[in-house]
Order: sequence, then C-alpha cells, then structure tokens
Amino acid sequence: MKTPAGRSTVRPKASVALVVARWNREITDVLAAGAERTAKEAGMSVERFGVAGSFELPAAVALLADTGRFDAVVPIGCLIRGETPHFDVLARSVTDGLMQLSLTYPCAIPFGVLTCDTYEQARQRAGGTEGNKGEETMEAAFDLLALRQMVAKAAPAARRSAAARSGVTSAKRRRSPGKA
Ligand code: DLZ
Repeated sequence: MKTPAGRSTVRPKASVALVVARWNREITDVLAAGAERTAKEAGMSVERFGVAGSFELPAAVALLADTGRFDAVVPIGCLIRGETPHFDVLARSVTDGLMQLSLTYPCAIPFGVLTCDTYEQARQRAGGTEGNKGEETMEAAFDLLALRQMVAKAAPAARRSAAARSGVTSAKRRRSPGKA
C-alpha cells in the first residue's frame, strides 16, 4: 500500500472537510492551502470551515464528523508557546480531544496542529525549510482512508473464514433458530 517514499498509493475519491483555526492565521492559511492543494490534486472534494482558535477544533471536528457527509475531517491549527502556561494547557487538551475523536468516528481525522516554541519554527513548517505540514497532514488522512478501504474489502472474506472455522455455513445461518 505504501511506496518506498512512504506515501499511500491508494487514493480513493473522497469528500474532505478542512477546519482551519484563525489564530496565527499567516501560518494556518499556508498549512490549509497545502492541505487543500494536496487533496484536490488527488481528486478529492474539499469544503473549508473556520474556527476562532485551536481550542475550538475538536468541537468543530465532532460536529462535522457527526454529519456523516465527510470521509475525512482535517483540523488545521498553530499553537505558539507564550509566556504563560496557556500553551501547555491548550496543546494537551487539543491533542487529547482530537485523538479521542479519531478513535471514535469512522472518518479519517489526522492531526494538523503545529505546536511550536517560536513563530519562526512555525514559519519553517508552513512552506519553509521543514516543508508544509498541511500537505503531510492530508497525506496522513489518505493513509487512513486507504486503510479503511482495505479493511472494508477484507471484512466479508474475514467473516467467511471465521464462519468456516466455527463450522457455521451460510445454509445453517439462514435456518430459523426454531428449526435448527
Ligand atoms: C488564547 C489562545 C492563545 C493564548 N494562543 C493560541 C495559539 O497559539 N493558537 C491558537 O490556535 N489559539 C490560541 N488561543 C485561542 C484559543 O485556542 C481559543 O480560540 C480561545 O481561547 C477562545 O476559546
């Protein structure tokens, strides 16, 4: 499923929601553009939504995932360490919130939130020396989508072999319990 470069070769046509935090907008706009470009190049449709800051990302992701309209919901944000503990509190709660959602919903939910000590570090990760992490975030969503597609294809075969192991044939399954 992966090329030597580590990129998923399976590119299912998919519908993507991009949720972009406006805090540190000069950074998040570049990340979002990278993510959107990557999705569109793969033939996916993209709808873009905005929230005030990274704190609002998990709530927005949950709302969008609940609609059932999207194969992937991709949060984009940028947290930069300040002089108060705010950064650590936000970084932890946003990360935990998004992780929890990614385990709860069947749609692909990658992590597109930069957590940087300095603005310069963020800039280097938004189209600078460290690349564009928005593109990488979208690629991560592709991998999850490809995995989902693979598992969905494998599921019927897995059920058949499990049934065969337990001696249950489809004929037996079709009989009503009373006639067994
Ligand atoms: C309040 C705040 C601070 C201090 N720093 C950031 C940040 O670096 N990146 C970010 O995305 N948002 C920040 N916010 C805003 C919060 O995420 C949130 O939007 C507000 O507290 C309103 O709920």
